[in-house]
Amino acid sequence: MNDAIERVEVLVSSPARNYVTLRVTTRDGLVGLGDATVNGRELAVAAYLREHVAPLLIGRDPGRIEDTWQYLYRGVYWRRGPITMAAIGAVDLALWDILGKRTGQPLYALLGGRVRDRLATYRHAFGWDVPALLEQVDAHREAGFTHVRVQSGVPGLDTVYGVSKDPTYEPAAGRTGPPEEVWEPEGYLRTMPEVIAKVRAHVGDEVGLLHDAHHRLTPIQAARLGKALEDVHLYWLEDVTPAEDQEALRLVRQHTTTPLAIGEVFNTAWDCQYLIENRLIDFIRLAVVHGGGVSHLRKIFALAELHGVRAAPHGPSDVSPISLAASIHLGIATHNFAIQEYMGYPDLVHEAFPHEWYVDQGHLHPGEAAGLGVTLEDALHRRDDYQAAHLPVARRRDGSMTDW
Ligand code: CS2
Ligand code: MG
Repeated sequence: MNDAIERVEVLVSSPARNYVTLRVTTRDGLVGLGDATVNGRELAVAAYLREHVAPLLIGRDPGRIEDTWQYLYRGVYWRRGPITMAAIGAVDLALWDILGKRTGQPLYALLGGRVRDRLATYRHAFGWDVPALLEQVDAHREAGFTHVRVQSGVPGLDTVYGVSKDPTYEPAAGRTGPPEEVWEPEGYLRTMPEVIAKVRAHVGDEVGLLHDAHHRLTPIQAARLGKALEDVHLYWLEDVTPAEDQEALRLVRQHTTTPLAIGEVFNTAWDCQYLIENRLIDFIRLAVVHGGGVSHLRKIFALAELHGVRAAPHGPSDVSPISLAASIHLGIATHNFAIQEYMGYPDLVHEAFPHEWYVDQGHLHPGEAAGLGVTLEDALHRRDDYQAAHLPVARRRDGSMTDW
């Protein structure tokens, strides 16, 4: 078979931040790229791919995308989980990329074609105080963005999720171990509704405002926050409670009409099924790579469509521009797609992954290149630049561990 898979490479690199990239090459020279990054656990996915997956791909027909997905999923007794699913996701993206190049079609065309012209996206705004936050909100609005995620400092807390001096924040920063943060909910619960009300008063009614609680609240605290935020009409309130306790969202739902979003830490349709079928959420948020790639994510989105839940993939800077490309193509071709998170990247990341997708007037566009439309600048993908790094951990004031 002249078009069989001949070479599978796993690249670990750090062009400004850590990424794992899969490169699949066919005998006749087509190249497909996949993102396999799991922030802070990069080498686990790299080893999974290199040791356990790459040898199985050599000689396979790259056109059998669904069969390969099923082979890597069902063919492993120890299935699911972030590492396995990111590895499968990376292979899936690379094979779709190859199919696009073989047929000369952009990925979105292979997925059924456009159902919209451009994707709404939201940017992150954060500030230790309201004036600093509003400055960032204004900058995003001036650049044409219609939706903004707002995070602010909390009196009494020295560190707060989503608020940083570093615009490329949330690389896993701890080099020797996870930085430790202190988290107490009470000040946060008092402060956030006041802060977001001020942002709403400043921007008027037309701007979509979002907020991320990063899995930190108890169900009743989350219900209180949702209720306190009703008057500001959030676009969504994200990750209010730890995502594995799905029944918690029923309690939250009983108390508030604030729309709920969750899912960035889910990996499969089975993680989402209960929440979607019971209509306990409004938006489902897996990143393409973390949810087993385009092949699996579109099934999740189809399930969501049946239940009035909309798709809004995770798009932090810790998934690479390859994953974001796949997400944009999927969004352009998916009817119940709502919005794409776009945290943005340091310049060097754009240089390391030259891409056809682009932002124009606050919206994302996939571009028209065949496949995913991303290439690699090899010189910027050096293994030696990689240094292991850790996301922070959090403790309550009494010293006990809590969710970061
Ligand atoms: C976040 C992420 O984008 C988001 O909504 O919750 O920034 C998340 O903290 C990181 O992806 C963790 O690596
Ligand atoms: Mg989040």
